[in-house]
This record gives sequence, C-alpha cells and structure tokens, in this order.
Amino acid sequence: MTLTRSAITVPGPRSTLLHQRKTAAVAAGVGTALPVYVERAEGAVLIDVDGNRLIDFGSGIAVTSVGHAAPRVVEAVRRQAAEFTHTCFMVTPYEEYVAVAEQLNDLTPGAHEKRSALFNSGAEAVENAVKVARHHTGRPAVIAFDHAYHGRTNLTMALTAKNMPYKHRFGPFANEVYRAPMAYPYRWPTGPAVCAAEAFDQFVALVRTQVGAENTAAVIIEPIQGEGGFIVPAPGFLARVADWCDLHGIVLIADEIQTGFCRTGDWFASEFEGVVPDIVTTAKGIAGGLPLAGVTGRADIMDSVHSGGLGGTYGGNPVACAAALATIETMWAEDLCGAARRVESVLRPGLTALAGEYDAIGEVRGRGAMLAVELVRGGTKEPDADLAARVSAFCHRAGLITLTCGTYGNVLRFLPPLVIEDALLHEGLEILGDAFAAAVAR
Ligand code: PLZ
Repeated sequence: MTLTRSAITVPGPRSTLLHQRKTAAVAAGVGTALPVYVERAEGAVLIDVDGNRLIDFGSGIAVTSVGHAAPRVVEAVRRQAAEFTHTCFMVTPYEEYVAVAEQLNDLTPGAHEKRSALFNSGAEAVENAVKVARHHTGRPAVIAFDHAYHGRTNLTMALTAKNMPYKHRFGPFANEVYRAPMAYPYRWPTGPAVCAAEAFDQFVALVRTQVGAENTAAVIIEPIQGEGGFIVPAPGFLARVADWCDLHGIVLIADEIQTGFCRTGDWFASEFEGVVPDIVTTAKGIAGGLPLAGVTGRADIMDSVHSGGLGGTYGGNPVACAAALATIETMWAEDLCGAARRVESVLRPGLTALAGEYDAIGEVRGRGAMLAVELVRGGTKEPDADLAARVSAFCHRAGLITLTCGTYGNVLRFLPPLVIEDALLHEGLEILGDAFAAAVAR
C-alpha cells in the first residue's frame, strides 16, 4: 500500500462521528490513544473509515508482529472457524492446543523438559504463572520490580508498579507482593557502570530483610520492561537474579508477553543474556492478533499442579491456536527475528541522529523492533511527558501511529510490525523528525 501523507485529516468526519457514538456507548474508563476508527489493515499500514492511511509503529501494542492480515494467519483462522470454533479444551480436546504447547516448549529458552498451559490474555498468563509457582514451592511471596507492568487484574495490578492509570482507586490489591529496584542504567543514581551490581545487591537485601528467600515463591521480571519505558536492564543483572533464584529454589518467571516472539531480534529476550527462566509467560505476538497467552515452564514445576487446577472456558481457543501455529510458521518462513534486527538497523541510526539534534532526547534504547527515546527537559534528566505527548500528537495527525510509555509518561516507543518495509520506516522517521522540529520549537 502507498502512503499519501498530504491527503491526511486525522480524525476525519466518519471517525469523528464514530467517536461521538463511542463516548455515548463505551465506558469512559476505556481510553483510546487516537480517535481514528480502523476499517482494514495490511502489513504495517492501517486504513481508517475516512480513507486515511496510517503507518503503524505500534502493532496494537506489540501484537501484530507478523503484520496486519498476514496471509497464513488469515487462511488458518478461516479454515479453523469453518471447522469448529469452540469445544472447551477441558471438555473435549483438540490437536491445535497440543501443537501450540509443543511449539512453546520447543521455542522458549532452555533444552529441559517443559509443559505449557494456554490462556486468553497476558494478565491471565501472569496470574497462572504465579499460581503454579506458589503451588510448586508452597511459599506465598512474589517479588516484582520498579517500573514493572504485568496486567490489570487484581494480582497483576499488585505486580504492576505504576499508579496512574492502572491502579488509582482500584485497590486493595493482592498481598504478598514485594517490589525491588530495577537496574535502570539511565536513571541509576551512581551511574550505569555500577547499576547491575548495586541493583542486584539491593534486590538480595530486600528479599533477605523484608521477605525471606524461604517465603518467596517467585521473582517475576520483564527481560526488557515494556509499559514501564522500554527499560533494558543493565547487562548482567538478569543473569545474577536468575542464578540467585536458582540457589534458593525460587521460581524465576520471565514475563515475555511484550518482548517475545521475535520482537527483540531473538525468539525471546531472555536468550540475549543467556538466561533460562523457570517459567515464561507469552501473549501478544504469539497469535497474529487473536487473543491467546501461554505459560511455559519446567515440567516438574508445571506438573506439580493437580489435574483440574488450571484452566478456563476459552483458554487455548482453537481459532486462536490455529492463528498461533500460522504465526509461528510465518516467523520461521520470513525470518522475523532477522526482520526485527533489520528494523533496528534502520530505526536506531535515525533515532540516534535525532538525539544528536535535540538534547530533549535523553536516551535512545531498546533492542530489535522494540526501540524508544526517553524525553527530558534539555540538559537535565527531568522527565518531559508533555513533549512526548506533543510529539506523539503531531505524528498521529501526520499519519504515524506512535505510542508513549514509561513510569513518567516521557518515553516514545516504536514497535512496528516486523514485516514493515524499509521505505515505511524511513517515512516514519521523517514524520518523527518533523514532529520534533514542531514540538521542540513551540
Ligand atoms: N505483561 C509485559 O506488556 C500488556 C498493556 C496495555 P494483557 N501490555 C499492554 C494496557 O494499557 O492495558 C502486558 C505486558 C506485559 C503483561 C501484560 C498484560 O497483557 O494481554 O493486556 O492482559
């Protein structure tokens, strides 16, 4: 699809009308980043109801890694929907669920024997990973990190660090959740060089003094933090935490819901650091847009739960499973891990060049097709959420879907479908350049 930048009016009249209906019909708590209503999409381009073309640098929050309307996924969904759409795996099972479990066991880090269970959403996967870890260890406590995001259900809200908009007035939250500092190099008070070692020492001290390793079921961590600001932990931090968990019989849960399935240039981001988690949670990119999530772990941990202890009506829905199998096939066939690295090779130099021009860009970071810039007031490290919002709004008006994130709301993140053409990446960078020129000059 070609892009006609000049023709764009966002939101157009049809979207505006739909948005009025949305306001009258949909609960106010369900927000939208841009009030543009989508009619169809292909690859890395969305077409809205007014005929505007938008370049997608968001992938529906890291979901459509294989691209919108990926041919294998479309065909698999069609075929499966015509055969059967639901039986409930807990009643009468079907092959597709088993095949997805086999794929997950095969693709996630580590050559050990594994088992998987399937669910509908990332939050549900995290809930179940914690259930399994508690059941296996017989211990109550879970350690999460500053800037973590794990979902919006009660337990996952407790695991999530950020108050607004996720937790504000939604408590009380699940108990036995403790929070350790994250090895966040850019904001580590004594500098990035000592970040991994100091953050690890503080993590250990926290567990020892406030919780007790013998009371700790699990440590849950995103190998690159997503909603918290695309924070890449200081090198070595993850491995130290993993080794320490191992030493104390604590289940290490890697939440790869945002980082998994080729997004960072590997099948899973844990691999980059050579970390083999005990349990991996997956969702988002796994099924090309269909709702599916997985919990994959060491066979002895996963199989410790009694039969009937895990499940749900829709978990591992056959249409979602068929989509996942087609997604994984596409990732192999089109080398989408390589594609993520190609995206980085185009985007990172562009972002670095922008950072050279604007001291409001404090840091360019991320890996593969999971890149971000952290915005600050020029010459300081004071977060500038306002600027992130202005740049993002400019991009939206110019037909580029960008998302913000970060504990301080000051991070612009870029996570296009991995199949995106280089020309669209360059086009997006150009719009971003215009956006900085307009927003910083203001
Ligand atoms: N774990 C690491 O990134 C979802 C949230 C969007 P669900 N991130 C996008 C929003 O504002 O709700 C996410 C994640 C990580 C868990 C989740 C939760 O996944 O499928 O949204 O439940």
